[in-house]
Amino acid sequence: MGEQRREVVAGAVVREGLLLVARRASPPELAGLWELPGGKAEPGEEPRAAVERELAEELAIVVVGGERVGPEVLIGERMVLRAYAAEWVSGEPVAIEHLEVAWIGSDALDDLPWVPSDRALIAALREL
Ligand code: 9L3
Ligand code: MG
Repeated sequence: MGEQRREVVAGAVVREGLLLVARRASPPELAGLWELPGGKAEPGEEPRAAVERELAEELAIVVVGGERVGPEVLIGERMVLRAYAAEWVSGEPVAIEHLEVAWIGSDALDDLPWVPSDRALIAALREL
């Protein structure tokens, strides 16, 4: 009994000292804001596998999911966001579902117009 929160996974991909970020196209209240790319894990799906799948689907890149990064962030009542470091393996990111993608330096973390949930991850992302 009882509803469990759906896990939303996000990948923190750092390459040559830059972090991969993506600008959301939807829903309207998040459109135009930046996030760590990812999405809902499937029921029973291992979170690092979900990171690998989501980044392949959304950005056409191959990554290997790794360690948790930063705090859990509750998204409303029903979802919890968890970020995972992800090692880039191959592919240049393509904005398949996003408006655009970018690689940013740590100096740009604070000023990026983040989706509200991901702002809680900034301090931990700086350490990567
Ligand atoms: N979300 C927030 N921050 C993120 C990601 C990947 C997702 N870094 C939120 C947006 C949606 C929900 O989680 O409310 C599900 O994400 P998606 O499947 O729409 O990407
Ligand atoms: Mg997504």
